[in-house]
Amino acid sequence: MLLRSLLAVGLCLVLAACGQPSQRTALAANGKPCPLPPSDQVQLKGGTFLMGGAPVRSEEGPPRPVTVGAFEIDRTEVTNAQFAEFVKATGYITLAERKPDPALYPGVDPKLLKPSSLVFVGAKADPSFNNPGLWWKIVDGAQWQKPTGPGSTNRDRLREPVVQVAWEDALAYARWKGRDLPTEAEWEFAARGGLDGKRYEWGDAPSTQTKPRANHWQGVFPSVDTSADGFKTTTAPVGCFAPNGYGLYDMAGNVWEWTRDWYKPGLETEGTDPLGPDRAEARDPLDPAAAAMPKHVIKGGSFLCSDDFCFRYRPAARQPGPPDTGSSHLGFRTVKRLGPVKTADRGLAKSG
Ligand SMILES: [Ca+2]
Repeated sequence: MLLRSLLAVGLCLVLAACGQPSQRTALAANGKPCPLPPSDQVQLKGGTFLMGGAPVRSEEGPPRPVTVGAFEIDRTEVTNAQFAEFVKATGYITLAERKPDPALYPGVDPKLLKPSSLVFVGAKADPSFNNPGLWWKIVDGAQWQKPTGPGSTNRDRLREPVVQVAWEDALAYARWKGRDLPTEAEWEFAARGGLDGKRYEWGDAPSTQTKPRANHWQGVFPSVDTSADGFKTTTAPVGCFAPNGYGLYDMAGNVWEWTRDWYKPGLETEGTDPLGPDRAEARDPLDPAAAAMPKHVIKGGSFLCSDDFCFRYRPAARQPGPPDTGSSHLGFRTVKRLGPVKTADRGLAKSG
């Protein structure tokens, strides 16, 4: 819990996420039932695109041409129902459900190391709204089936993205399916939907109170989420918002998504089928603890991303995700590479 706690502070300082889970709803902002998208994959032939953007945040640029090969990618984020199939078939136990290994947390009283995960509590814990360190809490017993801790359940969220999955959990699911997690370049290529150089996956027009285009935070963060999109500070069923140009849903908002790449600030990815920086290069200047446990890139923003704080439900946006820490707004989707792929010491290989 210790390192997780330290990492949690770092995460909470940079990720905009807040608020209590609200009453579940299956309705989108327009009052109509969310359509059920097919749980298939979309084949992308790959190509050269402009990765990154003129930095809205310093870590996401400068933009550069990058080429990716052909691959398939899940049309939606992996849902609770899909993850439940994996657990039922394999007996897999997620990292948050296991007692942390004291060897990984030297100097920490083993009694403090309990199965736990990161939950956004937001303004509830910080009435002044001025202390981001209080917006997140390590909750004993929080895990994918109890996403906000004991007493919560995902049983009424089967169509919603699974959360509270650590990086290794996401990779284990992908391997079970004969797939992989996307590289950052693959993820961003897919998210842009063929719209090169645009701020959002749908173009340059902003998502507004009157026309929300994704499940993110509308209003003043972290005090007021107007939930103009129909989902107040919580996940939405996958597929409630219009897909991008490639037919992919929720590449903006809903939940952040794991990628394979190691994180370092500033975009240096380039070339063909880039794998990102080496593990030894990974760093998060805002979190000294990351030196002992490098982080992976997460993409896409979440239901906690507001325009006035996070503003990262954009294809170029990127954040560091501590690999040992799931959270209540972080999920994933998988890919399968279709062409020749460079293998590397990072274990990246053609799936299937
Ligand atoms: Ca929302």
